[in-house]
Amino acid sequence: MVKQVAGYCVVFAAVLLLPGCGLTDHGFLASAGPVAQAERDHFFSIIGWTLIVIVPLFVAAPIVLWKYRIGKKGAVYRPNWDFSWILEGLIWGLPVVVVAVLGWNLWQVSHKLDPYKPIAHDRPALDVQVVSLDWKWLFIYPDQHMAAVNELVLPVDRPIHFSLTSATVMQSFMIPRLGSQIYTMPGMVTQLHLLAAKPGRYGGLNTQYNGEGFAEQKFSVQAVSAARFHEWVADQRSRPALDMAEYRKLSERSILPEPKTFGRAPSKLFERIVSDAKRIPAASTAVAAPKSDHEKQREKERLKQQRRDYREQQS
Ligand SMILES: [Cu+2]
Repeated sequence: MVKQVAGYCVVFAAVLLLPGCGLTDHGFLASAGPVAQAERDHFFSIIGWTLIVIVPLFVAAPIVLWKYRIGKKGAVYRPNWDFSWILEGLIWGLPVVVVAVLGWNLWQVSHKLDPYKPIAHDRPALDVQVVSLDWKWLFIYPDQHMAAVNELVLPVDRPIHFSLTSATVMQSFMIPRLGSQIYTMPGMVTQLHLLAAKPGRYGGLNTQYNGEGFAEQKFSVQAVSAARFHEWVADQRSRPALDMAEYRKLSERSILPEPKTFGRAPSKLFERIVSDAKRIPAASTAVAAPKSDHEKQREKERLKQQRRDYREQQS
């Protein structure tokens, strides 16, 4: 008994410590935009509605155990009692109401937060094209004709329209503090609309396991004022351009120790990546010539080194 209680205490303490894992400062609970805010509101409304069922259950269980304990003196003995309309009504009615309300809310929120649905705003959306690579994220700003890897700079208080694809396996794009995850798939374009409501630095990541470099496939999101965004674009102009040779190098399996920006990007690069993936089946990377043990070993060593560089850069 004592051991059991101690066990429960440890679990309870662990739950209390969970916020230390970053959920409250990196996740949607620390929402920085309307989408994450709506997700957060929905999350708490789900907790509230389910408590209607959970609280009476946890209150009633010990009461029933106490009331019908074997050692109770002078209790009424009713062996023929077997039905109560009030109890049946509560047991069936309450959950039905809760499930109906949860279902209705989920329906509403799902349509309201449809990732393909543009965010109503007086400013036009900024287009950003996203290409997931092994193990990095390429961001193309088609109207600014520039690109960046593992770094996404966004103007604050302006809707962002993401078009996403993958130049490798399926991956999953997510900026938890802005909300809504979306998959990237080769030969296909998915859409996502987000808005950063306040300036700040937010993390983004791939949430779909895709091999050795997965843990390092993160990117930083900087939400800045409109003026600062234009400044940033102008500042990047002096950087080297992204050409096809450089893109091919980027699309190889590797981990980048630090983000990169390119002053220019080929026009229609995104469209070309999508149509190339349609022409060559994505599986072609998997059926490439088998590697010798020596080559495999070298690749492993190379990745290990890249991972070390990445961690060093992060710390
Ligand atoms: Cu799934």
